[in-house]
Amino acid sequence: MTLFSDVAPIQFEGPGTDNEYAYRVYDKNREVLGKRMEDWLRCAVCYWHSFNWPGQDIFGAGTLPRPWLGATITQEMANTKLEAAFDFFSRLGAPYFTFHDVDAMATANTVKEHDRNLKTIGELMQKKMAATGTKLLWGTANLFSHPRYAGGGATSPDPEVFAWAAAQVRACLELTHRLGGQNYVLWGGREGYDSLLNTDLKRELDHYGRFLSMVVEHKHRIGFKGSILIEPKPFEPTKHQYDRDVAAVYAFLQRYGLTKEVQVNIEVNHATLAGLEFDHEVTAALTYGIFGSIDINRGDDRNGWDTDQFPNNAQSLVSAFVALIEAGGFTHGGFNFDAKLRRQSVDPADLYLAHIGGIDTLARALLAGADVVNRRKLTQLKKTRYQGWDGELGQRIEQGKIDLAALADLAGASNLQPAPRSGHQELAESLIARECKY
Ligand code: XUL
Ligand code: CO
Repeated sequence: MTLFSDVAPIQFEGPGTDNEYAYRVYDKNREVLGKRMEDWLRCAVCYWHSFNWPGQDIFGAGTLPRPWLGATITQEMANTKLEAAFDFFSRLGAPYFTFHDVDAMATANTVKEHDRNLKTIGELMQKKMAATGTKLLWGTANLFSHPRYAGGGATSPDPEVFAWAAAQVRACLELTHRLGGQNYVLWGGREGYDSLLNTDLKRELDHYGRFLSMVVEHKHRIGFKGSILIEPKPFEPTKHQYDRDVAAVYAFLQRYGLTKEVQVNIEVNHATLAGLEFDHEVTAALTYGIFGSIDINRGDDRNGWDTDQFPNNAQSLVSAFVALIEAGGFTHGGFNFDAKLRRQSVDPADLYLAHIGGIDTLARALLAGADVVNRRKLTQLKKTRYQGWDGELGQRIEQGKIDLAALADLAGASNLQPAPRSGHQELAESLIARECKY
């Protein structure tokens, strides 16, 4: 028996059910465009917000019952947490989970103790995974909570902190590999600055590039076949984070020769905080060839911080799903619920209700996105809009067969008078809205 044992395993019961502990839309075996729903969505529960966060915020203490938490986590507390987490994963029926090293292990004060404690919990985790069938979407090292990381991990002004970060990442990457993890994530929480007045920007960027190259090299050395992912975020906790959005990450990867080695884990609310739309970030990553995985938690439109809420608006996700479906779906990635309960959601059952609602929301967006793709109207609208580029003039320009002067001469000689043509944006928006019926 654990804190989460009171709820029976969650089943698909369909839209007509009155049972809140059931999926209304998420039917894992339902075929959508030739693939099972579960394989499209590849949902993951995160260890940190769900089991390692008691609900404290900057104004108040924890509110959620998490009896295995305390200032220092003993091995026994870590084991109880593991038991509860895997009980929850298997009752929810999510195929994957994600974790930071320190979420799962007993507190450690030295590098050696860290390695030992991570190994201990890793062995237990491996047994639990085998017993429940839950798989690992990604592992990551926490290089931001401990006071030593106040100035960053890879971008710390102190090389001894860089070395600590290397030790944590090596241990967690190797554990992720042992556990069959699909990806390894680096969220650069404090890889940024609070003030440029005391920051050597070039040196910090070069250190971050060096660190990432070391991680990639180690991945190949140990034979890890998963993807290395950077999770962009513009700020919070730092004033400016170096991996602020997908485009900034791509420029960074280009500068350090890593575009073929590293992809991105896009978080919905990190896009919002960067002043961008989620579908922009997904489309940019697909266009640059660095799309990896998604943290599907959302923010709140009216405030500027990371509220990490469960998704509940399928329509807002459909255009990103269209892009994802057209790209063929995830390869290594999935949808991770990097989401927090609200502080008043104190019943253990609330964790189920939150995830059930979130997973059903993804299922709704998937079905609507598949309908949009199937009807081909949006594809046709886009194709028609650009059709001039398939003609002679467009092809000469695209293929570099005409230079600036020749093109200017041609424009004058032919007296070009391009007529304004509708972009049909309202129609495009309606094509999405009308499919949101699930
Ligand atoms: C923080 C965030 C992290 C990463 C993993 O905003 O999203 O939880 O997902 O370190
Ligand atoms: Co995240």
